[in-house]
Amino acid sequence: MCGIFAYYNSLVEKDRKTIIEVLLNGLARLEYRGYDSAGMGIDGDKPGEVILFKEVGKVAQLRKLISESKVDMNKTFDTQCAIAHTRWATHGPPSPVNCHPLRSDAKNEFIVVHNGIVTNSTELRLVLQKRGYRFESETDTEAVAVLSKYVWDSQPETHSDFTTLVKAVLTELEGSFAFVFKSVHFPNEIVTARRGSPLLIGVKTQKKLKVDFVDVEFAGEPGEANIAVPASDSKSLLAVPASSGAKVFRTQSRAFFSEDGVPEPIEFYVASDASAVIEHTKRVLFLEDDDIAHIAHGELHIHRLRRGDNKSSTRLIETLDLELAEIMKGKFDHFMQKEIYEQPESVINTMRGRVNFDNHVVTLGGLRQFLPIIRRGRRIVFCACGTSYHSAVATRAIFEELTEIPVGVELASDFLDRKTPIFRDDVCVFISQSGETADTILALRYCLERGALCVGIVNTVGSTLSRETHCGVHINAGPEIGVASTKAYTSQFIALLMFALVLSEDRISMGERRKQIIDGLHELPGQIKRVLEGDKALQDLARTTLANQRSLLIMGRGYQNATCLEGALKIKEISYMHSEGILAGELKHGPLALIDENMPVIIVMTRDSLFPKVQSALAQITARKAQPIIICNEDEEAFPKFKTIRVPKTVDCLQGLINIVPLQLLSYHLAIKNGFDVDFPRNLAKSVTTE
Ligand code: UD2
Ligand code: GLU
Ligand code: MG
Repeated sequence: MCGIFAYYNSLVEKDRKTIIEVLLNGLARLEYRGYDSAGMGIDGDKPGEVILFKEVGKVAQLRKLISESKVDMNKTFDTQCAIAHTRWATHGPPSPVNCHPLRSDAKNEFIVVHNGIVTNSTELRLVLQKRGYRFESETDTEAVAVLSKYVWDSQPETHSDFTTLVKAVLTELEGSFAFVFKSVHFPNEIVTARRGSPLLIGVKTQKKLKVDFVDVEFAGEPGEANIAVPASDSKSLLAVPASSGAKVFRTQSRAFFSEDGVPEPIEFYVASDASAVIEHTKRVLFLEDDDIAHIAHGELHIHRLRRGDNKSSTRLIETLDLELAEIMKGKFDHFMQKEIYEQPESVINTMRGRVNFDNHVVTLGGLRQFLPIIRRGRRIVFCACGTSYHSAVATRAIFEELTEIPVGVELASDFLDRKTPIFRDDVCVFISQSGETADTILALRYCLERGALCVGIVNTVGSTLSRETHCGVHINAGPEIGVASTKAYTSQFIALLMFALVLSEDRISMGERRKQIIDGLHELPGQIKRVLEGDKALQDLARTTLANQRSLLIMGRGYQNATCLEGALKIKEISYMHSEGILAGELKHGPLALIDENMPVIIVMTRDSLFPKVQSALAQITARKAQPIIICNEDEEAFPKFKTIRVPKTVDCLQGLINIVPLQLLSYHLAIKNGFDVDFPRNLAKSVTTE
């Protein structure tokens, strides 16, 4: 999920010190994305030698490690390539060996940096181990490095062309990724490829380029560097080594064609994010999914993984006219906004490799062994703070329905204050984005001492909570930078749902319900996208009806209680406006006294079995002249007289995943309207590591 940076120079002499400096600066530019370790692979002193530097922690620590090493900083290179990475661990905790680049073997024959997740890495690893290949890390990425060597060892026809070899590797991979490959067998060449994770290439030359595009070389055309590409329907390469001989045709790409035919000095920068490239060159080319870019002999060639797709036949070399700060946030003004908009993808990442939508099976590798113990537990206690606590409130009902185990939901600080009795047959679930929330960690240690089984639901691999729990689920939402949690909430919600689905997999009476939920999860990313398309209306609401209000009440019940609590928290924490989530059933017991024609109210009325009861709450507040804004389904006809926020309909227990999105957007716009710093709200920190 994190940062890739690679540097290639041809006919431009650079000493090693400068090359390392370029890489370290590139990585430093990617730091804002969040990461836990950093590394690089550079050419050694002798041909066929690659040196790796890998260190846990900040880029500054990697810099220190390198400065303490004995490499000759003055050695110069006329042409070379080097690759670097900041890692945000998804597979195996942060450690020097899990750091990228990952290598194929002790001789560093193939090294790889990777963003994203290879979901079939466990299977690949097993197959490769059976064939005698050894692994040293816990990462998914290492399977890709080792597979590269396997292809090299078993398919001599790939020896003539690096792209052919990488194509053979890529056709075996599932998941989402961006890669850069480097190999001692192909000195001064790099191959880079993407599927679902961004990559771009910056180009720097003294002279103007001949044309501002690069031709895509489709399989089978002249200029295609090989013909040994397994078509998508061909048998797995691991089963039957492909046997066609390779032909090598090379064309010169037009962009890099020199007037006099003499090769020109050129530099290429490969990065996952333009912020790392912009200080070197403004001319960049964005790769598309399934593009494979090959940089060698001072040229860039772009190939396609599969033949016959209808992609455009050129990639433009664009001139970026952006400030650094603009690039970092992409098309967004703030990280919070970017993260709200990332949710259609982050929810997929949480389910990736875990939910099988075809056969309706959910697998959580981290819990598998512990399921019998959890099922035997007397009760389940969710324990968390803030937004994480709301994800527990949101899923408690469906957890109880599916598992028939009583579920308690606790705020970590209060739980500790009360010195709650906890026993050996309790299952305690701790939820935290960072995995470093102090109150939650203290509650965990309290439960560990009392012998309960402790489960973590955490975004950050290698965090204290992830390490100290007996087992758990990483939510894989990617780094969250905005202080107000948004995508972590929806991913925690889904992780807890998957947990309940797994626990109830052997309950036949729940079969239909489980199927309905899993089908609902399948539709979810598209539905969140639809809500995001309504952003403009929410912005208007923040600028008109809700502008200059001092307070906002958010009401609902059942599954939507959590939506109200979480929506109100978002509004409080970034727009500094008083806001309260109110359980509609509690209205008569106090909050109704607040209602008059001046009190702004949002009421959540998406249809579920509790709809009639929420209707009576609506009647109670409108009788007091309130003019509520109603969150309701797209096709709802019951509220012709009210302002509405319309959202797609889904299964009752998933509706909260959709309903929270407009409230996230609304809180964002309220804060912007008031001129507040959304990403750094006053008095708050991203990870609350103090009690
Ligand atoms: C795991 C591996 C992944 C890959 C995959 C193959 C990691 C981080 N994930 O993903 O590399 O091999 O299996 O199927 O290496 N855990 C806790 N506390 C927490 C969260 C997780 O103890 O708060 C444990 C969990 O029980 C498991 C490990 O950490 O042993 C990894 O958890 P996961 O959710 O990443 O597991 P999974 O199967 O999705
Ligand atoms: N899945 C890889 C790992 O855990 C790459 C993670 C990243 O994107 O940084 O090592
Ligand atoms: Mg653990």
